[in-house]
Amino acid sequence: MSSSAVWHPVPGHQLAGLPSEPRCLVMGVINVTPDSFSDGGEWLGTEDAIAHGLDLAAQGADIVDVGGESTRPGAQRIPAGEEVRRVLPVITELARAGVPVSVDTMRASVAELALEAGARLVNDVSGGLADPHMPRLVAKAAVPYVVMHWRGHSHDMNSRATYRDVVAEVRDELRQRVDAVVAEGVDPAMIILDPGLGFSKLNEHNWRVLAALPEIASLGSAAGRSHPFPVLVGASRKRFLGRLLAGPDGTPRPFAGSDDATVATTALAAAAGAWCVRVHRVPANADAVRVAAAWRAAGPAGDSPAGDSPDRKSTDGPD
Ligand code: PMM
Repeated sequence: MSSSAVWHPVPGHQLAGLPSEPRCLVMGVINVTPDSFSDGGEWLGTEDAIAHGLDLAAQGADIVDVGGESTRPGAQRIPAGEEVRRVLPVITELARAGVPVSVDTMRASVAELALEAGARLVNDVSGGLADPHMPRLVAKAAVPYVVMHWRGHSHDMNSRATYRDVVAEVRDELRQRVDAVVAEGVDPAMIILDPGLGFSKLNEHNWRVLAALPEIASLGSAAGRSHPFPVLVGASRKRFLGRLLAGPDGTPRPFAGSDDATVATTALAAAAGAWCVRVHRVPANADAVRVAAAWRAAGPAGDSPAGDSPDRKSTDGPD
């Protein structure tokens, strides 16, 4: 399927236990870590992390993603006990407050405790490769599962950024992961795909994959589904945005300086049919997904209405 082919609308896709809107969803990020590249150290304190999660939800995050292990290039792994200590109280409190929470973990043991504490989605950046127990746990819990494209742990992931055709290879490797987790009992209807921006990918790889989201999603029909898979896009504050926005001397823009570029990628990904965007700053991205929904609703493919129908006569003067 070419990226210009008509893609069935994915916004509004219903996944058990998660919100469904006639637009791309917004997932706000909390990294309860000292060293994540985007917000490391900001939310390491439990109380700060909980308050931030509540803020993200109040600002319009449909889901709040809580992670306790940094995946920045070069990062070393931390013990499971430390990961649990960081995320569990945060997940417990946010879930108690009614916030739809996702847990960002590669470990089945951490995911299990997070689900018991009220998390509704497992976001596994390794797509089940890091911990062979993960797919079975997710299958048993019957929760939505993010399967991300991943080639290895952060300490040496950049050495794996070699591709002949990045779109075809990401698609094929995701298909293998889908087949593997389905063979372990995961319901295909619970799977969300993620191209894994910044994970074993150089600048040009990230852009190629972003421009080919429909091809990634269309894996669904190949995997025996009648519809494309929902796709999650995590471009927020990634290095490839900082490099795009480098100053005249070539110095990449610092992470927080790429928030506006993140909003631009959100609008484009949502207009292309992404199911959800994972972002650090919610308000402008929450606006961008609404713009994209109106854009899609007005187009020939005509998504279900997002706000006013484009055909509706205005009663309050020129819009
Ligand atoms: N990126 C990071 C962490 N978790 N999860 C998903 N599904 N997709 C991503 O792209 C992703 C992720 C690393 O970024 P961060 O340090 O800003 O959280």
